[in-house]
Amino acid sequence: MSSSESVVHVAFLPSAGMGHLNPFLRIATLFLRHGCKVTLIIPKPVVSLAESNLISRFCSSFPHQVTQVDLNLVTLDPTTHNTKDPFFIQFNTIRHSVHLLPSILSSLSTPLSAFIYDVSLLSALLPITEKLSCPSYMVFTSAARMLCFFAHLHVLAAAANPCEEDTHPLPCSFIGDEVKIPGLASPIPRSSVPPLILQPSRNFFQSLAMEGSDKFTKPDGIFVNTFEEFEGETLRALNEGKVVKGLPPVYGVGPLIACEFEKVDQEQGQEGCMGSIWEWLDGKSEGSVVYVCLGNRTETRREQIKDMALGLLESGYSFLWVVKLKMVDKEEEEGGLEDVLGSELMNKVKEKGVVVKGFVDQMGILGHPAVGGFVNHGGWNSIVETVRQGVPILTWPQHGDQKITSEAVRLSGVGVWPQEWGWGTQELVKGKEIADRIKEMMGNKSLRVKVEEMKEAARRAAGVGGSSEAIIQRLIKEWKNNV
Ligand code: GDU
Repeated sequence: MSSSESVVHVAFLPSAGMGHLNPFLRIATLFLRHGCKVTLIIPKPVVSLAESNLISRFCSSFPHQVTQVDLNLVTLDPTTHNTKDPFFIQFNTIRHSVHLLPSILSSLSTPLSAFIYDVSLLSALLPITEKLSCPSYMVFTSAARMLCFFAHLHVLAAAANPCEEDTHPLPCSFIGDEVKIPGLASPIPRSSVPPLILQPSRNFFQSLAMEGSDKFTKPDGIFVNTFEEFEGETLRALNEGKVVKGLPPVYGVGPLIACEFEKVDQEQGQEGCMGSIWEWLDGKSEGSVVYVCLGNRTETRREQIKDMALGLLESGYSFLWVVKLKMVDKEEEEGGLEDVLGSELMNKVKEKGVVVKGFVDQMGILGHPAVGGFVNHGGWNSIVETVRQGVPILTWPQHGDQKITSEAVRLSGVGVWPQEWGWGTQELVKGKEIADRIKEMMGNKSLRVKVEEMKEAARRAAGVGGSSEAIIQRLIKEWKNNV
């Protein structure tokens, strides 16, 4: 066998948004560390600045191992999207552009060992992946618990309509008070189901979920950012065929953690904020700061911002508060926060905390000894990062999968989830309640003990000889044997 034949070459096709790009590049890095060659297929144009910055940092960090190839997206009639969410519009556009992929893949100079793609592309890509001569894998970018929900949806639909050929009835009227998933002790209540799935009118997310649900058996494997000690029962239920028969191996490759190339330069991004954040955090005592960030694509509701400020102030803790006023970072404008808070409240906020709108080095912040708790929207990548850094979580789901991910937080015991707050995009939470829950998270000793245990388990899973490395090594071996 010549040396070029023995090179393991993996192509990655991510979808839109940092919540999708981050896990992809982190999985790609696991393969790069084992000497693999990577082709990163990037749908162009990209939606946010944070994504384009990260892609360039990734590619320039591995100049000899990574090749970037553009997938130039087709232009679609805007009325076909059935969503106004710019990231979902991008999902849809990528799905309509995948016919361009075979020529890209066939023009690669080294034969492919594996093709790894985003869950949002599953049903659109199947006709293509079925013809590939290498195995293909899906990255499921949320919790294993959410994977159970999605994979089980079509079973519920079919059970509700046994005589109908169409197992994709819309709206999802077959979802009752709770969804019982075989193999999981705790059912998913209707109130945790992503609101778009329950919406009476057809929408993009609903169609995507229903179209994909019965196809989770098709990839050769599914990567999930989780690990045994964190979601063990769920991983076992999936891998023992309890949730859905015929699923391929579900690989818990987590915890996926930030890599060196992700470090945001001190000067980079809006306000070049990281330098002053480190300085401020360095001056705080251990575990005394509350970090607040509702992801990189959640625009905090203007009506909620004032109570959020009041709650943070009333909690008595110092805080680092990342507030995004726009869903896409390119649209973020100067100022804005003071208009909402008024100058008096804004001054009090600045006395006790730091407020930024730019993209921050979240993993670094979570790892700073001054940070003692994280108020987060339940974004799965953020949750896993927080677990790895051993910081207690207060989850405040805003939309989508974030209640199901918050259930995973509650079940594993690493955080607090005030369920009565409902969806952040629908309900308003008063400052007093926010303060009370922050105090509960920051002062709870047994929570801290549990979080420390999980941090250790996460460290083992991601470390040398851990479960994540074992999976990567096994797959590389399998692929080499396929040549
Ligand atoms: N991030 C930063 N700096 C910021 C803001 C975010 O580094 O200023 C990073 C976080 O560390 C994290 C990622 O951006 O790695 C955000 O991902 P999350 O999953 O935490 O949050 P999103 O809202 O972007 O993700 C959404 C859902 C997730 C998951 C994801 C992918 O909330 O649960 O489903 O999409 O599907």
